Amino acid sequence: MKHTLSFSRIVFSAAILGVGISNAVADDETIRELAKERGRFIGTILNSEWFNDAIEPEFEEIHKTQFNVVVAENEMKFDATEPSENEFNYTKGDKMVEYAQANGLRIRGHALAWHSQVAGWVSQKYGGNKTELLRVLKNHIDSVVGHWKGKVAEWDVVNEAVNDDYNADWRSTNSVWYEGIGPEFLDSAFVWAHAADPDAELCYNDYSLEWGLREGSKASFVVEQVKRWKENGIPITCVGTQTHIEIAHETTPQNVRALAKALAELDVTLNITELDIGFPQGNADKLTAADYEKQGHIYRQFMDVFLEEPNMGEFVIWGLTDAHSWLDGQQGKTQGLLYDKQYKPKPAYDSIMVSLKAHPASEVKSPYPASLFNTEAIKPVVKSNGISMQLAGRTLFVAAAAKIDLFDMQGRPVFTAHDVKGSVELQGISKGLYVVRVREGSKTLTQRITIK
Ligand code: 9MR
Repeated sequence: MKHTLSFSRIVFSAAILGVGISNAVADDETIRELAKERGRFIGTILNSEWFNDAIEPEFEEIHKTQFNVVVAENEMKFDATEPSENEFNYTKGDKMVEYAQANGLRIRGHALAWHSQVAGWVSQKYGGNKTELLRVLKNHIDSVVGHWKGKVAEWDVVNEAVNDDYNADWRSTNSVWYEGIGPEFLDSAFVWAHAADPDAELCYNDYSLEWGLREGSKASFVVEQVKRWKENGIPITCVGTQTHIEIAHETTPQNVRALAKALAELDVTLNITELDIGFPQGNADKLTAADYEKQGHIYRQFMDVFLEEPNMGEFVIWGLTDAHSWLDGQQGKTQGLLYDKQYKPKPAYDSIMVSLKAHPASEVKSPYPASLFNTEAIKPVVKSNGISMQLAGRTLFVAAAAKIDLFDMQGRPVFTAHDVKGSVELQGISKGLYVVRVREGSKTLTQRITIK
């Protein structure tokens, strides 16, 4: 079994073999490549604190070679994006979007309407005031989804709105949205998100959905709501099962299978959105090889289910390395991820690789169009005069204020934009080959591009 080499090992072996680092990486087999061949996304989170050399160099190398979907751990949440009323801050999120686009990663947006991590001003100024809260939530969704329109492929529109009772119902306490607006905040959130980006996939996301479909369970309650939403034209396309579990929870993969099948009946995708399989923290010093094998076995079962159910699309793990995980700080659990604290792949990584290989691409169905997987890592084009451009999907990035002209292959102008600062969307243009010209003052860059 090949593994991704740690960054230092890559440099070392590349030096010995006399090959470039990129060759060493490209020759290695990755779970990203295997998932992509199967029309699926495998991913993990990213946290903006991990830029600027604030994390070990291995992190980025593994992150961008092993995964093809990414979620912002905190940067797209309400308190991060709208810390003061109607004053939006996208700096950290934008940085992550640029990173994702430069490395060909799909972006899951997390999360629009959630009772937690809401900026304090919302309840201080408008707690209990239905009219004002509807206005605030709509404005938030319009602005955030609108800002990342065409870049964030999928949103957790509503997160964790169901309570933890044995007989599940809406979470009615400690939720500024539910207490002030009532359950219609969920329906409205989906409608507003769809209006702001009609092409984005829109999910309901929650935890404990892996506990099965018994009567009164959270999963059953969610399936009932999805049915109601579909019958009423509410634009939901996916459910996310967070799946933060423990090593003892051996039946959960098959419960996720049952949930996928129930949602398939409603023409809705099921994504695993925050998987980790932790050990109780008290056992941290006593873990044996057999414990890690068992953890790998459960990871493998989840991957088997994921590949065998045609309406599953994304398999996202809530962290990359046990060196940086929310489990230790907040959950009394530990070591739930694919890489250990030294960035060595654990048996969990091998198990996922084995599962992918045991399910040949020809037998795995994808819920997505094949065109989604044609995007390779997109490298910026930089000319010697310093002018640069980068195309990601239909977004054209340029370094400074520039005039953009697009011509078809017969040289006819099809698009022009003046004073572009940062990026421009090439919307309304058919797929095909074009020539783009970027002009900054007297400097120009001309490049052939493909619009997919
Ligand atoms: O991993 C996130 C952690 O950094 C934050 O402190 C925490 C605050 O609520 O949120 C964590 O992410 C949560 C996610 O947004 C929703 N599902 C549960 C995740 C783990 O708590």
